[in-house]
Formats: sequence, C-alpha cells, structure tokens
Amino acid sequence: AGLEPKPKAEKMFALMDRFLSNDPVSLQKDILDHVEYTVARSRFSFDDFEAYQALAHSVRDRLIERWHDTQQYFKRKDPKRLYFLSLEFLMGRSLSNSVINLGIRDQCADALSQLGFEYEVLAEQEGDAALGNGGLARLSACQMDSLATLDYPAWGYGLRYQYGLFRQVILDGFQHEQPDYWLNFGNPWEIERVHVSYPVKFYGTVEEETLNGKSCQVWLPGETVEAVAYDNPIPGYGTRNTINLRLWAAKPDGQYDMESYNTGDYINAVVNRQRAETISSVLYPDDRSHQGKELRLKQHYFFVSASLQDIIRRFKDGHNNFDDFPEKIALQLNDTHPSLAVVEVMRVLVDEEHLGWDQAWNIVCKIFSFTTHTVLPEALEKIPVDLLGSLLPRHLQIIYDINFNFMEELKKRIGLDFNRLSQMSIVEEGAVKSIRMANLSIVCSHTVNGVSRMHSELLKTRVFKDFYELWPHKFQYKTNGVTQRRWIVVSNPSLCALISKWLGTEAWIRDIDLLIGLQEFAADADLHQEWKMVRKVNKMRLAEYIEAMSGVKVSLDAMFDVQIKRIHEYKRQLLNILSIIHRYDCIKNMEKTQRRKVVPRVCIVGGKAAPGYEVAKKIIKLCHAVAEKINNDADVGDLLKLIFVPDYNVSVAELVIPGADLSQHISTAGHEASGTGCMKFLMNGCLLLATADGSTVEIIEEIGEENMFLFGAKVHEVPALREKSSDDKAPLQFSRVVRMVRDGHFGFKDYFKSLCDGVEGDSDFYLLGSDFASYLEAQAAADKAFVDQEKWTQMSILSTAGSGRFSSDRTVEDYAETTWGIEPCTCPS
Ligand code: HBZ
Ligand code: PLP
Repeated sequence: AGLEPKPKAEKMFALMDRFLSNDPVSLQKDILDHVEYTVARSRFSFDDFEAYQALAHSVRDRLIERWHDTQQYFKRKDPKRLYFLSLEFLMGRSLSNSVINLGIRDQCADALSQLGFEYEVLAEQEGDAALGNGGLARLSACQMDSLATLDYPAWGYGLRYQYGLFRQVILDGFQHEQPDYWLNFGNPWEIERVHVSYPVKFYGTVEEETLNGKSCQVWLPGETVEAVAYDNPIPGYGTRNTINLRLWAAKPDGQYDMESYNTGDYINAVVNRQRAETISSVLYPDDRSHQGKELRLKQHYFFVSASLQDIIRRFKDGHNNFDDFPEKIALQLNDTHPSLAVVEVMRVLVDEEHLGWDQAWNIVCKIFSFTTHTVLPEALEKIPVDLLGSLLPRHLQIIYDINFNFMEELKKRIGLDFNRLSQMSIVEEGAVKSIRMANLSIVCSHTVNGVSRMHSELLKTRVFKDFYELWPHKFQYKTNGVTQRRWIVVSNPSLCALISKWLGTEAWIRDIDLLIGLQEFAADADLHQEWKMVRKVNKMRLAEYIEAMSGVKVSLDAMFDVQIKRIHEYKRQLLNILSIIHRYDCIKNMEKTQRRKVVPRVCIVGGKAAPGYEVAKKIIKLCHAVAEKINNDADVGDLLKLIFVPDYNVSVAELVIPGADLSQHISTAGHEASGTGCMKFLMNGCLLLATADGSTVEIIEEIGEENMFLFGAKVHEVPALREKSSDDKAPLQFSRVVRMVRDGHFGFKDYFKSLCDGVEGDSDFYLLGSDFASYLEAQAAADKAFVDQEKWTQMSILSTAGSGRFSSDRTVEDYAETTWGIEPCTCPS
C-alpha cells in the first residue's frame, strides 16, 4: 500500500522484479553478478576478500530497496522526525549486522557454501568503521539500531572522516598510533550522493545593512567548502524499516579562484582547493588537546551547517510556516560537539528567513534536547572567543545576544548575585575568554539529560546545580542501553540459540523484557549443562585468538577476567594491574602444595590511550612489562597469565565479551557517567566485578548484589577520602606492590616512577590505595565463587536474565516518549 508505481513507471517495474529474492539460489546469482560486474573479477576465480565484496554488494542492494521504501513512506506520512546529531558513530562491521537484521544470514551462508566459501571467513574480511572514540560513539551506533528496529522516523547525521580512530600498534610494550585509512578498499555500505551537497561558509565579516527599513546584520563569508552526503542505510530487525545515517564529506566548492588561474598559478590554485578536504579528513582522538583547535571547530560547524541545510530543505518541501517546525522536527545534541546547531538555527531563521528574533527564539527553545556524557566540570567544552569570532563572526554575535537575554532573565529571577551570574553565563571571562558550550546547550534546549540515574543526580547536585535550581523541569535521566542484536545475536550466536530454545521464542530479540523468563530456569541442571557448553565454545574462540595474537597458550579452565575500555586514570586499569602484581607476588611466595588451591586466571586488558595522554601510555607499558615477567615465570605456569589485547575496537569487543567469565568496571565512584561495556558483558552472562558507579548502580537493582562482586568507596565517601593521605588509607599490600614497581621488578624503573608517585602520598586522586583492600576482597570472592561452577553458572544465567533494562530499545523508547515526542512509523512490508 502506498508504494504503487506511477503509470509512466509501470514499464520499468515490469522490467525488474519488484523485490530481490532472498533464497540461496537468487543470492548466489547476485553474488556472482557482483563478482563479475562490480568487483570486476572473473566469476571462475576470486578470493575471500572479493567474495566478501560481492556478498556485501548483494546485501547492499537489499538495503537500498528497503531504504527507498522507508524514506518514501516517511515522506508520504510526514510524521514528526528525530534528527540525531553526533560527531561520532562507532559502527564496527556492517555485513554481519545487516544479514541478521534482514533475516538472511542462513540463506547467505547456504549460498556461499555451495560456491565453496564460508560465511564466517568472509565476514572476517571486513574492517571496522571506527568513526568514533569509545562509549559515546558506540552508544550512537546502538541507538541507531534501536531507532530502526522500533520503526521510529529518525535519521542520524555525522561526519565521514577519511581516517577513523587511530590503530593501536604495540612495539616493545609501548603504544604507537597509526592512521586508520579505512576507505582504502572501498566501502560498499555507503551510497555517495553527489547531488546532495551544500555550501558551508567560514570566516569573513559582518556588516550592518538596512532591509525594508529595518537594520540587520549580514555575514559576508570569506571561504566556502562543499559538503557532500554519503548515506549509510541502517536496517531494523524484523521490520522493513531502514533508516539513514547521513555522513558529510568536505569537497572543494564549485567556485574557481579566477585570480590565481589568471595569474598562471594553476598548480597552487588546485592545491589550495584540495585543502578543503582536510575538514573531514581525521577524527580527533578523545583528549583535551583538541580544545581550541581551529580545525576541530571547523569540523563542528561544517557538520552542523550541512545537516541543518538538509533538514530545513526537507522541511520546506511540504511546509511553509516555520512555526510548524517544532511539530515536525526534534534535534538531539549528542554531547556539546554539535551544539553550534542552536546558534545556526537562530542565524538561518533570523538572517536568512527574516523571522523576528523572538519568533525564532521560540522555535529554537522547542526543538533541541541535549545529552551530556561527562561528570567532570573540567571536561566540558569551551571555545575561545577569538577563535570563534574569526571563524564564525556572525555566530559569535548571536551567542552574545542569547547570553544577554539570558542574563537579563536571570537577574530578574535571582537578583544581582554576580558570582552565580558569572558561573552560569555562556561567556567565561578570564585569561582566555571562552564560550561554554554546555551552558549554551542547556539554555537553548528544552531537555537536558545524563546517561544514568547516578549521573543525572550528579548533574543536578554538582555540575549543573545552578541550572537545575533555575529550570528543574528541564532535567531528566535516561540510562544508556546497548542493542541485543549486535551484542548477543551477532556476536554470540550460540548463546542466542540457547536463549531462544529455553524461552521457546525468538521474540526477545525485539522484546528484551522477555529475557527475564530465564530466571525460572536458573537452577535447571540441563540448562546449566548447555550454558556451560556455550561459554566454553566462546572461551575456546577467544583462547585461539589470544594464542594467534600473542603466542601465549591459555588454559580453558582458568577464569577469563577482562577489562577492556579506553585507558583512563579514572577507569583505574592501574588498580587492576597492581592487583595482578599482588596475585603474582602471593603465588611466588606460596609453598608448592598451596599453589594447588589457587584459582587459575587469565587476565585480559585492552584499550587505547589518547595519543597525548602520557599517564595512560605508561599504564599500557606497565601492563606489558608485568605480562612479560608473569607469562615467562615457570613457578606461575597456568595459574596466572596477563594478556594485553591490542587495538581494542568493536570487532575485538564482539570476540572478547562472549568469552569472558568476569569483567571489571572499577572506576572511582562518581566518575563514570554510565558505562555501556558492562551492559554487554551482563547480557552475555559474564559476572561483573564493579564499583557502585554510573549504570552499575542500576545493574545492582536488577540482578542483586549477591550476583556480582562489588567493592570500593561510595560516591558520597569520595570527597572525605581525598582529604586523607594515601599512606594512611592504603593497606600494606598496596605499598608492597607499588614498591615492586618502584624497585624495578618489572624494569623501566625511572619510566614508571611518576605512575607510582601518582598513587602514593597526597596524590592518590583516584583512590587506588584506599580501595585496594576491598578490591582484593572482591577478587577473592570471585575466586571462591568460580570454584563452585554450578553457583557461578546460576549467577551467569541470572545476569543475562536481568539485563533487559539495559537494551537501547528501552532507552530509545524512553527518549521518544518523554523527550522527542515522536511515534513509530511502520513502512508496510
Ligand atoms: O559516554 C562516555 C562516558 O565516559 C561513559 O560513561 C558513557 O557510558 C558513554 C556513553 O554515554 N563518554 C565518552 O565516550 N566520551 C567520548 O568519547 C569523547 C569524545 C570526544 C571528546 C570527549 C569525549 O571530545
Ligand atoms: N569502545 C568500544 C569499542 C566498545 O565496544 C565499548 C562498549 O562496549 C566502549 C568503548 C565503552 O566501554 P565502557 O563503557 O566500558 O567504557
């Protein structure tokens, strides 16, 4: 219905099948056609990578069909749409996720096996799309999957970086960064839209002019760059709906610098034009050194301007009154990175559409919602006024005007409390006068949210306390979630089959609440048997990877204990390594007979350090130095191994998470806004060793303290503990292991000195010393539980059963209902 061809198109429809068929024979034909005509290899001779390309193109064709139907349907129905603005999307691989969501995985596997190829081997050929840093970016990807699956009329907007997050290479235990030129071998998952492009302007001056008797500001920009759209179809699971992730690439604009051409400087003219492309060339790694960088600010505005031109064009195609904008459009700011959007909407409405300021402001205040992902006030983004004024002079004026109005309103509310006024101002005075992007976003958004309940409480009571007191109604909490499609169905197929078997249905893949049904069987001996089998298969897969990558053979009887995430002091990888040293020290000092009682462990650590983050890089080196010692100590053997998994990314996560027995989420309380890695482990039946921080507080509520290993200071205890010297709080074992590092037990004595200094005396900001004793107790409790494999299995089943609240389906539904005001719009099949 609604998709019938127009009469003149009937002939064309007659010439092609309405939809591509998904039976193995049709798939085979499509794959071979793509080998011959797209990859341009002979269908009698092609390798695994070429087979992957042909398969990818066959899947892409099916995505395109659905994409067209969905977009046409949205256009016809004209529902209110959500536009999710994010500078980062960590998508990972597309093939495996697409075939699962399209429901054609088995057909593809059949088709390929008859051609002599193995589906799993081909899926491994694909590189990751790593257009993001970590949690924030992977969250965007999970939310896109949920938006598509739940049929929401939504689009994502982002940047098509030519170089994604750097590749981490370890040489002699040190991290080195290499560029991730992910587009080297082409990208079958995107559709280049050469005709969807917009000019984006920078620099120049603002002049006052008179228009219809009224004075107005006119921006005369100095440079123009073209933004070209690349569409990435995002298929929903169990639905025809396929939404769009539109990423912008920078190209030189169509205007020619005639001056240079005329003066005969042809080569320089071409080279200068080429420079435009650098805007979208590289993703900034998550460190603070990017703040105040012109290129970074250019990226932000480039992305914002192109996206809004596109959104406004679509709105105008069918609407002629901007007052209807808030009924048709919701704009989500994923952190402050896209926050210039609020200023840009004001500029377009006032300067280009000639609305009055008040009318424009009214519209802006109804369309934006803002999610913040950080806890630390010092991590909030600031843009130096000089930089902003030179790159975007008109935007700076508008920010000043917004701030002037805000300050006037505030004075009426709180009087002349200058301290508070200056803290809440969008403009920060000081050595470097700057724009506070978080303040701007809060002032202009109708809703502000944190990413877990604890995080939102901290926003209300600490980080944005003043704003909360002013506008309590704006503040909400939305606990993060992850998609069970990628994190169970794609990455852990055997667990997926087991869950469906015991629940008697696959419906949980779209309706995660059904997982709770597993609770009923948590003590069932047959389920235990099968559950252990599945876990063993996944551990084998991981062990093979470890051996191939590091040459270290690990025992499957050992507890696989994993901490994988970006390396940050607050995430406390150092605490983990120090406790591994403690474990090593204990084993060394034991009688041989005692050693038999030790629960064997394989400790797996992985994560990237931002290139400029020296402490994080030292932690990586320490991990390697300790591993070198332990893994080669004959006294220790299989009792303890330490493995660093290099280049942690989405596909590494897909392999490691299903094989983990225990995973660590041990940030200092009050520092992890949410954490999403923990949710993926939980869904996969891995037990958690954790502090009560971010979303783990809510995980405790779902599965009960008794099913995890908790330790450490609580958030309200942290300030007082920081006042005490570490030497008064740290147990002797702590001083002993730090001394081992200091004394050069693992070499590189001088290099590690600053790490040791940072956790002793008055400098133990992240409380490693004071949490050490309770951390060791939690570790001992995990060892004890692991000995009783039936008990462990029961805890594991209860973890999966209780993970339903942490699906991004729940998160997205919550946003849709209480923040965005959008409803499902289901394209007919
Ligand atoms: O966002 C993370 C939080 O640390 C984590 O607790 C939370 O679960 C997750 C999703 O809400 N924050 C980030 O991942 N932040 C970044 O990646 C980042 C990227 C660019 C920046 C700053 C931070 O300039
Ligand atoms: N990086 C990658 C590749 C991930 O898959 C995830 C989440 O699973 C994260 C970072 C965030 O992990 P965490 O929430 O533990 O910091």
